[in-house]
Amino acid sequence: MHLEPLMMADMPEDESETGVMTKTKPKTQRPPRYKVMLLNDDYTPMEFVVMVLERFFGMTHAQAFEIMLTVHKKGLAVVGVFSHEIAETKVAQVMDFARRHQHPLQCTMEKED
Ligand code: TYC
Repeated sequence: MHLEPLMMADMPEDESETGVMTKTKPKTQRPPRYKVMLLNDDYTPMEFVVMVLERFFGMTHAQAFEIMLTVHKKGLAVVGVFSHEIAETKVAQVMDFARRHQHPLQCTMEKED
């Protein structure tokens, strides 16, 4: 069986000059994700927060109660991670719902690391 010698011209362009392997791995780009967080306050009723988590974040009553208690005890909790557009919509829905019911509940978003 005949094998051709490996020529510099056969190398990928970025190592043809020096023969040093410098081939770069193309990084696959994933869209950034955003954490949506609920903040604690002294006035919003616990039942209202539970309702928000059920209504806008698709949680069961038990899940919602657990997350609400985490926010109450720790000051805040991530309640979901979404695309930028979905996260913005969730924040707007929660803030609007809280405002309409005259509760000071705060919901924010932050880019994931
Ligand atoms: N701390 C509130 C209370 O004692 C309950 C509460 C929980 C408020 C979570 C906001 O995001 C919140 N009534």
